[in-house]
Amino acid sequence: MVDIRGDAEDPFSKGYICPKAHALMELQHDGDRLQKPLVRSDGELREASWEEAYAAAIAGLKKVRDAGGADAVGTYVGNPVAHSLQAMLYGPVLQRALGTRNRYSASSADQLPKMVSAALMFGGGLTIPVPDVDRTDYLLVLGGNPRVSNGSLMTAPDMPGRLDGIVKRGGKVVVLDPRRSETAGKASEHLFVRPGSDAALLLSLVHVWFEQDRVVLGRAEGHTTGLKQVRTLVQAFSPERVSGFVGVDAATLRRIAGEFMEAPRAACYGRIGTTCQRFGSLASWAVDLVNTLSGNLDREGGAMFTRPAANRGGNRKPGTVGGRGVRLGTRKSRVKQLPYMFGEFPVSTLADEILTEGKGQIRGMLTLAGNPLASAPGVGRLTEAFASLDFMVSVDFYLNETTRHADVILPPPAPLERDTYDLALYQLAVRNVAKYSRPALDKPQDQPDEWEILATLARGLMGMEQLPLEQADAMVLGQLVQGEVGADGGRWSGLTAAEAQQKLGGEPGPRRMLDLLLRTGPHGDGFGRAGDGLTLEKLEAQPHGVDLGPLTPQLPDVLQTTDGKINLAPELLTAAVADLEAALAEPTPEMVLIGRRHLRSNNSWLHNAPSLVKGKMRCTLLVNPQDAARLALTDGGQAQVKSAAGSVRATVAVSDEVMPGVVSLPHGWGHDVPGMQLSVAAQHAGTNVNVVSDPAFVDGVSGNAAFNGVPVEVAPG
Ligand SMILES: Nc1nc2c(c(=O)[nH]1)N[C@H]1C(S)=C(S)[C@@H](COP(=O)(O)OP(=O)(O)OC[C@H]3O[C@@H](n4cnc5c(=O)[nH]c(N)nc54)[C@H](O)[C@@H]3O)O[C@H]1N2
Ligand SMILES: Nc1nc2c(c(=O)[nH]1)N[C@H]1C(S)=C(S)[C@@H](COP(=O)(O)OP(=O)(O)OC[C@H]3O[C@@H](n4cnc5c(=O)[nH]c(N)nc54)[C@H](O)[C@@H]3O)O[C@H]1N2
Ligand SMILES: [Mo]
Repeated sequence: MVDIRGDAEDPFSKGYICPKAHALMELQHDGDRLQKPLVRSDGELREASWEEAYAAAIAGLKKVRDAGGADAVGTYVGNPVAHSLQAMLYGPVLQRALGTRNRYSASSADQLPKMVSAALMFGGGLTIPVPDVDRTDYLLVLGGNPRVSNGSLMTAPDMPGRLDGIVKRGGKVVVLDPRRSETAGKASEHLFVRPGSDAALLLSLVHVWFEQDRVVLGRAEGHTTGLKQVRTLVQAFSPERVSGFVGVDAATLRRIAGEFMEAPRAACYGRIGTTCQRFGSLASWAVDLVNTLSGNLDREGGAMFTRPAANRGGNRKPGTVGGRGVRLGTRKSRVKQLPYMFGEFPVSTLADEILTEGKGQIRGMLTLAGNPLASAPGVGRLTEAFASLDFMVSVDFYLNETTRHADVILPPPAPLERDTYDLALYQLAVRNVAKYSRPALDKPQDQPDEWEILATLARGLMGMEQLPLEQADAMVLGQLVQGEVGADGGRWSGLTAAEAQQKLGGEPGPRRMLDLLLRTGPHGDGFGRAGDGLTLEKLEAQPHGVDLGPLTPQLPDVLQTTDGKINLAPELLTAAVADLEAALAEPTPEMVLIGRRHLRSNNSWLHNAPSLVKGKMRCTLLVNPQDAARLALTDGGQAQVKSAAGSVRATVAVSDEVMPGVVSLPHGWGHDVPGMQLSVAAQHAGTNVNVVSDPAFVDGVSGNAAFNGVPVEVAPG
């Protein structure tokens, strides 16, 4: 390997890559990266053979299960799974084999509220409208910093170029954020807004449109229910009434309402700042109310639905009206009564479920590509919880804040040693595209693929160690084929599960699963029924990727609500509006904490790459000059940040980038705990903000972590 460069012939990226892609080279050569399994004996983690490690992992998990039942084993699945074809397809297989209801993931520290609003409004957790950035004239951004994060729930390379494109076309980018972020700094307009106020702000725009009788449904006309109820609900949210809570004067809110409505094509987009906050689900809902009630849903240049080439459930027959919908929160967590949604409990309550005795208590954990002891709220108590476990297995290639507690660590291949198809992120791309990449490098000889690790664990937990892995995999494929092809062949007339399985061939692993999803999907060949359609083979023959065109209108086919309509006023959400209204009258906390991201970080796990940590320490507490003067904080000095959950010391950076009354500290730092093997990161330790993030401070509807708007006390020290 000599260099990593963008691929100028890739129709989607056109050669754009980010600094983290460069760092894959350092990741590949990182001497701290685990390449052999570790097994704990006499209290120490030691290198072991794969055979020993599998046996120890399976025996240990079984022991926990035998003693406490299936729910005694908890699972935590982290963010990188979303980028791993193998883990996406085989993670669920392992979960089924474990059979536990105690599932957790980074979703509830991220986009869960958006999944809730999308499921309730449109019928699917990932039926999330994506701003059509390349054709819009007006982009309203709340709580996202795509110039740094490169956009999220809005997949596209070169987000900076695409944002600049809007302005170059004569359009506008307006950013509402408590911090003048990199995106805000280069936008047409930036307004400071109080953390946690987005739902109220957005409902006030809708209020203005109803008041002026300007509501238009556009392509959603005839496909909605609940419009009258929305009209009634937003009456309480006039710009004049929400202005103090939001921190923006009423005239400006009215101007924004007018501009958005008058723009030929407009899209409203909300991200982490709108989901990881107290009113995350309401804000996520309000984003799509704004899109829908201004006539911008499902129209070019508005907020549109992607039509991905490969997708579970992508073989729906066109013209099908409605679907099964999604049932949310029918079960509650044992200790804090938080809702079970999309098959998991919120990570904010994981420590409670480990530390609280009784039936259903978690005594063992399996983590897959996750670092909750850096990334989840309430890290202090969560660390205590992990230290108390009877047994723990991690599938991960770093010995870090979380995996140091494991009894067995099973390292997957490095990113360049595996094949790639972005199954998850293509579902939310701003164009329909598909690209499959073979591994760039060979993996070491005895290194199993990640799917083999997961499938081997699953097989062992089901007590089928004797079954050859190929046979176990054929069973897994069989289930997937049944689910995707169904009894009626879906969109492909005459297609049967038997035909599909036979044509997929005998090579075990994720490739034939991807082939299934591609071939049955909307751009597929239907196993020969559409001659020019996609197959994995055809995709492999085009290593730069294929462009399947801009987003196209998808209503009403995309709707999977039971009645086939967009539900504008789902009860779970409308019932929570009273809490939001009550909050308008609450006194403003003196100081609240928000997060931020940097171009050269990726959550908690890339700080061992020298090129990503060199230069000035980025883990600083941003404080507005007014607050700094009032609190006697100095630039470069130390501050103590304290919440109900804990306190940390951080280095102060005085800046008018943050609004008064708000401090900002990035997450993913604090690499100074013992027992890790991260030699570079340890020299750039920083502060773990999630010691301060309060696990009791959550989005009321979903239980998602509210990292933003946490009330804190800040003092010199
Ligand atoms: N370089 C880099 N890229 C990444 C990541 C990374 O760590 N580094 N992480 C990836 C992941 S996992 C994700 S989920 C995405 C996240 O993508 P983004 O959401 O774009 O990322 P953030 O930079 O966290 O942006 C959140 C913004 O919300 C603002 N904010 C905080 N509270 C509020 C509020 O109450 N209201 C409003 N309106 N704004 C608020 C913050 O000031 C910040 O500017 O990024 C992905 N991309
Ligand atoms: N305060 C605050 N906290 C936050 C956020 C915030 O904005 N503010 N953002 C939240 C968000 S959006 C997210 S997504 C979460 C992320 O939370 P997590 O997903 O729990 O944490 P990461 O830091 O992404 O850690 C990923 C882990 O996966 C491992 N890994 C990397 N690639 C692979 C792979 O291919 N296979 C396997 N098996 N392992 C791999 C890494 O070594 C690391 O241990 O953090 C959340 N935490
Ligand atoms: Mo995330």
